[in-house]
Amino acid sequence: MREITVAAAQMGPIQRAEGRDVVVCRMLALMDEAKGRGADLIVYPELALTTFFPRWYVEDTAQADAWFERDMPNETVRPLFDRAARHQMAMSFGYAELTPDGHHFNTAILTDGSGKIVGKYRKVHLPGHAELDPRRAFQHLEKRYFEPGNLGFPVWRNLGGIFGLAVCNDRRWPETYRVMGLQGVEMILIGYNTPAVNAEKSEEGPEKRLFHNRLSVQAGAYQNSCWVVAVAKAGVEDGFPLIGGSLIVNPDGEIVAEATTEGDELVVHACDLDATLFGKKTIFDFARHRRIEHYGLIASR
Ligand code: ING
Repeated sequence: MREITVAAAQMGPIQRAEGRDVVVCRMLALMDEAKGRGADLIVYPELALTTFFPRWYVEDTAQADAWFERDMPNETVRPLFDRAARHQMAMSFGYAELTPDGHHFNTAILTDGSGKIVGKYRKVHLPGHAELDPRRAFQHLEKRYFEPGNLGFPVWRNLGGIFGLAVCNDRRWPETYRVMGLQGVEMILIGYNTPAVNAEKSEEGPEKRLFHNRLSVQAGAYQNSCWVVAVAKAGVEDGFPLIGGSLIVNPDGEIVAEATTEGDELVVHACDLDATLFGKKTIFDFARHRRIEHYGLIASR
């Protein structure tokens, strides 16, 4: 039994005018509540420090750099790292990363129980578009503000298990889970900011978005016999609704815990990493069952 008590820290909306200091205070409150509920790990959403700014078109992208972090940790998030170390709690959160040599990524990090960063991931699957699209009900300019991730899909040993990270749209792509599954991943942490309506198909509303959220995460967990923790930034940001639905899925693909609100909400579950072993040794024993001589198209087209 290798039990990790996980707190999925769903966050409500962050308005464009809201400062990072206010956001960090909300994150600290969630972390203290998580400590009170015995959490070993807290998972925050994608782009947890700012509003989902890819909805805003900015002609000169240098002006968008205000939404990016140049160093990690930095003085804005230092209180989070200090509190996590005091609580001996590992944490994961997403942020917009601006590297010293000028590259922009939609990034997530993972720390160990002492507040040390042990893993970093840069979002590979960027949805949306790069130029202003007036036909859309709202913009989704991730291809304008970010470059595709250049770190692949790594996994890291942490908290006695094997952990991986992904960001938002990545969770819709089976390749994301399988590349980590082939590295023995036991728990994948995913933050997301998902518009509640489809900008190109207005009849597709939150129910369908929540269905696809569950479907993608449950499939990824089951087909790779691993835990998946998916955490929303939810609610209405400057008039634009995002879905909630943060959830924890077990290696059998079952939802064991799910958010019920669209605000700051902790979803806690004790996850036994040994529950991944049966699937990895039987139905999803990749070495025994996969036939890679037939899979070439997946990585060649
Ligand atoms: N958001 C959305 C997501 O993948 C999206 C974008 C929604 C794409 C629905 C396709 C369908 O959850 C981010 N940030 O990727």
